[in-house]
Amino acid sequence: SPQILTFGETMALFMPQEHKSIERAATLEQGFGGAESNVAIGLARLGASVGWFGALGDDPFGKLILKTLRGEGVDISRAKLSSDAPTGMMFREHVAGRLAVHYFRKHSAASRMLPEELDEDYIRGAKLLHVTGITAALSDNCRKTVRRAIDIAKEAGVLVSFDPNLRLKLWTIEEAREALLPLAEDADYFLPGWDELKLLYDTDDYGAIKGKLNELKAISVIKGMDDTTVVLDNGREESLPFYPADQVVDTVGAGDGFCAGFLAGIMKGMTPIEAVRLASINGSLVVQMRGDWEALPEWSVVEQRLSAKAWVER
Ligand code: KDG
Repeated sequence: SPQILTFGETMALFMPQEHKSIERAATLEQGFGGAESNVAIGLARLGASVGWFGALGDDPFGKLILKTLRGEGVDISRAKLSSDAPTGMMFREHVAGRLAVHYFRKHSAASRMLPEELDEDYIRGAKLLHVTGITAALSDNCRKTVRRAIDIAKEAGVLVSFDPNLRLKLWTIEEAREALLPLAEDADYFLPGWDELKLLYDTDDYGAIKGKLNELKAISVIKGMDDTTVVLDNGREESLPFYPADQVVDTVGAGDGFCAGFLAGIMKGMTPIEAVRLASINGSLVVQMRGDWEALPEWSVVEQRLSAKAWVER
């Protein structure tokens, strides 16, 4: 098996050009995205051995997604094209300066994922399994599949990383808390955003949230507290400011890029805070281009920036 595995839903993505609204746009640009496949592409570009699996429709979108992932060097040997249900779709536009997302994914192929379809040996053979809360939000079956995949990983001593990726268009905050907090308890690396933590723990009080996170066995990596990342590791706290971005064009995918950088660093034997440095460079590059994963860098680019000492050290 590849060293790192991840799975979830990847969707066809349509966006108007420039910052037009969908109602006014004559043409839409086609792409695709999905938190887990974004992470997988990011990892592959950094030279990591990575596999992504999930169900897509046996339609042009599913085919395009698989071909692109394969071309990026992601192992897709356990991904499938299903003839019973379509590839999910999402549309994005700017409405009054704010990004709006419209999902068409309710009965998608991915939402029908089943725990018994997991290839257990494939998971057992990996070093790390990365999951996100989006997959758990898709359906009851998907939630059970995430649960089962984590159980298989834990029994086999495979590390688990977990990004809650809270999407309140998919479920209520109460449902999300109930499903996601137990997953955080099972993770070795917990990678939430600060805004997500406030919602998940229902408080703005950093001290209270830190108390909760210190109860977890996971190393927690909190993204985006005043443009800083905080690492909580067994009561120890370290922080690092975000790597500066020259221009911000499209912030979607920044968290996934960050995640890919962090996991690549961990797999290379870096300490968590060193891995955060790599993660932050990765995240800053993603936001400078349209799309979720297109601007993810290759290792040589990141390596150069890692060794340039200009950026704040603490
Ligand atoms: O993290 C970026 C994702 O939100 C995007 O790629 C789409 O997976 C997606 C989702 O469910 O929103």
